[in-house]
Amino acid sequence: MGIVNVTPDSFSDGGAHMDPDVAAAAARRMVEEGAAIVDVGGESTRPGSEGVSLDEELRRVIPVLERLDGLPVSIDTAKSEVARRALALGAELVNDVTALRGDPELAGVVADGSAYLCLMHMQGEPRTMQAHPRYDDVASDVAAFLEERLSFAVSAGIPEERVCLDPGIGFGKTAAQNFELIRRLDVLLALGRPVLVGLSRKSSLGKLFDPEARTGTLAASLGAAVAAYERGASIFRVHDVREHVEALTAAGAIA
Ligand code: HH2
Repeated sequence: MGIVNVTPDSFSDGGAHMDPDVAAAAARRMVEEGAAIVDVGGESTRPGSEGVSLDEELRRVIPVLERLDGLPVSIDTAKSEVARRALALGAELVNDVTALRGDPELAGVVADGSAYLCLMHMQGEPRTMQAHPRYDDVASDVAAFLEERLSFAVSAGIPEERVCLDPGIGFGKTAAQNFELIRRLDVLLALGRPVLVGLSRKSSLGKLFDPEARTGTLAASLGAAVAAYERGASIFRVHDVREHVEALTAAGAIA
């Protein structure tokens, strides 16, 4: 899954794709490089971020989606109206970092649109989530949350076969908790759904080398993706598609 953030403030590629033609070209290149899907988002969820209005989010993503006709697209949104418009423009998957807790109408939009859905774990909200992340046991707590959200999605009419689960790397977690979640990915895989991981360029990877780092390097991202792959992750949300395709293809050939 290639990342196309149409935002001025995303933590690693903020501002890079504000022009819809540039964003669409980046998305097309990612598919050529081997992305199975491109994830278009108009709202940054980096730690400390405040969120954007519906109008602003639509203004950012609709012109990009209009240019991606025929490409496999995922919409990274928690807003039902953004999802509705994106699905009408051909998006296939709704990637909701609130796991259907943000907008009461989103589940119905996903169900009615026969869309795929990614349910992600987050403790707290982006503005404050990194302040005091707390878990009894991070892997079991995240698994229990995702199990409950999966049941909710199914009860709202979304077939279980259309849902993937995501531990939400960096969303209300310390670096150690992020790494433990990947190390113990089997606890999430036991829920029976494909697991998506978003490790790409995240600060936990940068902090291995510099405690003040706000992003991780490409090399660290590749190492982490391979480690997650070996533990059973099957969808990788990444900025650098070609490099991840190469690294994961090599890991797959050996596995
Ligand atoms: N991470 C980000 C955004 N959306 N969605 C899923 N399912 N999993 C993730 O780990 C995830 C996500 C944050 O990364 P990015 O989009 O690069 O930055 P920002 O939120 O600042 O736009």
